[in-house]
Amino acid sequence: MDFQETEEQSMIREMVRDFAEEILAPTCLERDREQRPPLDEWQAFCEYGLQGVTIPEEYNGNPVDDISEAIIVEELSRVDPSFAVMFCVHVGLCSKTIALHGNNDQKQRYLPRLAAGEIGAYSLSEAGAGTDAAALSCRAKLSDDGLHYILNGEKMWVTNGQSAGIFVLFAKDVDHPDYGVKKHGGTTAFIVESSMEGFNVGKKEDKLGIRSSDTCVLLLDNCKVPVGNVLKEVGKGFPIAMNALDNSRIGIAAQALGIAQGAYESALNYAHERQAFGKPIALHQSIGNYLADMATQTEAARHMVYKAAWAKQRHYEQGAPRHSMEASMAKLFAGDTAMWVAERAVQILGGYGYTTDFPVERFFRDAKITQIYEGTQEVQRIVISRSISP
Ligand code: COS
Repeated sequence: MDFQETEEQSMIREMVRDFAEEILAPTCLERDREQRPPLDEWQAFCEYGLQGVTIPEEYNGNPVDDISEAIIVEELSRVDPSFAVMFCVHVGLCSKTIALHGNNDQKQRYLPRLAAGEIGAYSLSEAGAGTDAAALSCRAKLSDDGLHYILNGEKMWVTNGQSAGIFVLFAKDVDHPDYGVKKHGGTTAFIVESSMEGFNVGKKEDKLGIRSSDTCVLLLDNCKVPVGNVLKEVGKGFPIAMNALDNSRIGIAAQALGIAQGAYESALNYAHERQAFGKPIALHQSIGNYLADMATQTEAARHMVYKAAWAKQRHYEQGAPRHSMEASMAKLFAGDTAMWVAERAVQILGGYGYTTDFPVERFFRDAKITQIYEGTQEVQRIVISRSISP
């Protein structure tokens, strides 16, 4: 067992850290206030080629190992968790899902566009189908001429909803033999473009945290999707959705890790500068103990995130068993760690931590989402408990 980063992983970490500190840090607070998506910053990021890390080279991608992908998310989140989730959804839920499940024609049509920086998104959740993903009410029906599926319904909580051009989107084919028989019967994964007839972006959510990431409702009003845009087969979409979530839960766990790291570092620096009772507050035992626990929890989360990324890579490269359990464990632990560390960081900064003058206030708000999206902590426990049953 080797806990040392490879040279390539260290190089990627350094490159992304520089990008985050030079390009994201100066604008992240203002974007958070204005709820403005980081579109200019995304353009700058695409010059590094990292938007194509889950896309094979033959489709103009720039693949890296799965631990490196987690390191990218961690470093982005250490400064700007909103940018990190934009990246996660683009490379994980959208690009990787098409790379894994698309046919040659779909990969040729969509992966080079995603590798060039056109933003990708993923749309599963609905008002009545969040945790219970199989309860989708969005419907798909083959057109009379057999050339299109006509989609109707409303999707919710779509990250990159306003900015993306390419979506992996799930709806149920009402004529599929399993529809109404199995709970997830008829669920189909479609590649949908924002330019398609009947595709509309609805309300943008006004959120507590990750406010610079755009989260929208999508309205499908007789949306015409070519039959050639069905991923795999009609009715085979639910396992695709679940597989995509197994992958992206590691991304969210890495996001939580980066939030914990960012909040911890802010508190550590502050505690060594701020004096009280004649010495830096870090040297008072109660604050020193907080910092020790924050460092330990964050390091434990780091190991779980990298272990899950390693299990994911083994699953795809060597046919090892699915990484569902490792992904959910990492997300469960890292999400709780982010929330706990960010809360301690606010506490250490006292009144200053409660203001926007220091980033811990934003980390505290941003941390909460890591316990909610890509499945709540309760969902992770369902996945874990099913995996550990004898
Ligand atoms: N990978 C591949 N296939 C999977 C899978 C996985 N990780 N998990 C389940 N499946 C398959 C099962 O094998 C089963 O296939 P068959 O019908 O062929 O037997 C099918 O999917 C249904 O599985 P299951 O019965 O476990 O589904 P449930 O409805 O019980 O799902 C949970 C339960 C809670 C795990 C699921 O609904 C879930 O993950 N919900 C949260 C969704 C989420 O995270 N949403 C937020 C973000 S997306 S915008």
